[in-house]
Amino acid sequence: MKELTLENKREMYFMMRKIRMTEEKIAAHYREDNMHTPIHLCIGEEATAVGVCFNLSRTDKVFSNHRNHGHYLAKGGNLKAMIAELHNKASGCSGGFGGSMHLVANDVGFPITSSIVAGGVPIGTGNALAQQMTGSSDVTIVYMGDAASEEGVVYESIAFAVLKKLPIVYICENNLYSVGTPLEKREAEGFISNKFTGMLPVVTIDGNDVLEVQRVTNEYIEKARGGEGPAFIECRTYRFRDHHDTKTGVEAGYQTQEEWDSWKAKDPILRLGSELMLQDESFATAEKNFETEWKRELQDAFSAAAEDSLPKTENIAKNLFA
Ligand SMILES: Cc1ncc(C[n+]2csc(CCOP(=O)(O)OP(=O)(O)O)c2C)c(N)n1
Ligand SMILES: [Mg+2]
Repeated sequence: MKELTLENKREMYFMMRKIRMTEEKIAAHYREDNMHTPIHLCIGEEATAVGVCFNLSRTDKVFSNHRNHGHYLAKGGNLKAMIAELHNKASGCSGGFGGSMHLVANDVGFPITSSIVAGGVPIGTGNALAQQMTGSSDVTIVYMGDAASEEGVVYESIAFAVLKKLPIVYICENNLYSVGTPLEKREAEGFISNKFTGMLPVVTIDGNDVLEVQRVTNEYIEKARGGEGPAFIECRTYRFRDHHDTKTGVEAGYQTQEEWDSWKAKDPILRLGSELMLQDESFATAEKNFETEWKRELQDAFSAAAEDSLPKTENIAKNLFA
């Protein structure tokens, strides 16, 4: 695999910052009650979105879940369409009918998002079968949480993907919690990876190190693309906010301050940022320019969403498949 250039690292860094700044703005405005949608912030988990999607082409497909803002943006989803969707407006990426858990960007390989825990796993597996049957060279990525990996359909899907050697990589974002229930109350230590070994290649990595995520997932994505079949990558990470609220899990009462602080010290953005600061003289200026520009884009997106109209009732069944 080619060595990453400084430009590649910058690109990943600024994409992580875009996701963080976007979600911080969403959090800051959420209480105004103009977004009639639950929100599941991925603040702290940006490296898994960016490290994986960096390796993909526009036509590769990503299937996400309820915590999808980062995946959507990293895959190239349009910001204005996302913010409008969170405000349930007609120009939203799901026409204003889906809300935060159903972001879609068909033009960049983000075809559908299911809010059913593990719902995207069989759908993505079916997509990989379609890719194989049509002779496409595209791959499928399915993101799932640690709790999603406990659903029976994951085993069924993986067994099928292995049988058919499908071009798919399963990315498990293990943030140690299912809503407020910690992993150690649900599974024996190390179990997430252990339960799938024997079925397919399984790797556990530091999900807060975007360069490690990029490097390892690139290897398995290219293997899948080359016909070698699926893999399962467990990315150990942590969310700095509550399951579906803007406060932290500490404030919500199920995370300890000590645990939160230990993960904050491994913040994926600060880690790559401090590395770039040392390696790249023009980085500080680039960062300032980026901040000004992205703040403006965010402001434009929020203003456009506020001005847009609600979707028309007669369109409610327009995108339903029966
Ligand atoms: C089948 C199903 N069961 C329960 C829920 C309610 N629910 C939504 S998210 C969630 C927890 C998911 O945890 P995890 O998969 O670890 O993802 P995370 O939220 O940590 O990113 C639950 C139980 C649901 N949406 N679907
Ligand atoms: Mg989780």
